[in-house]
Amino acid sequence: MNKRSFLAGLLPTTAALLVPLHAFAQADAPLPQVDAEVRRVDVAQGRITLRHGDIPNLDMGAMTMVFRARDATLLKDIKAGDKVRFTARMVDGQLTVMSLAVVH
Ligand SMILES: [Cu+2]
Repeated sequence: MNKRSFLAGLLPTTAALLVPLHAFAQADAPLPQVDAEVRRVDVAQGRITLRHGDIPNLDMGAMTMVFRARDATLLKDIKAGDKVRFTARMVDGQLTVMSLAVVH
């Protein structure tokens, strides 16, 4: 095999590698920040009820619903009535709050 045909043989392999890398970059892209008002917090269950605005990455319009928290410690200083900004994604089939901060 000469050098040219060796390199040509590598090209399809390289292209195949780029697809998963690209998919990984997409999954790692920053999640959109969403405004919400806290309706209920259940630290013991790691759940929070939010009246939220549009969540573009989940194709979800504004509504009130329960989310699982990625980590219950996200909820420790949060109370009903707080205005928050959060990110969410589907994790193991459950809508999950990934980050959450009170908006002052
Ligand atoms: Cu919703």
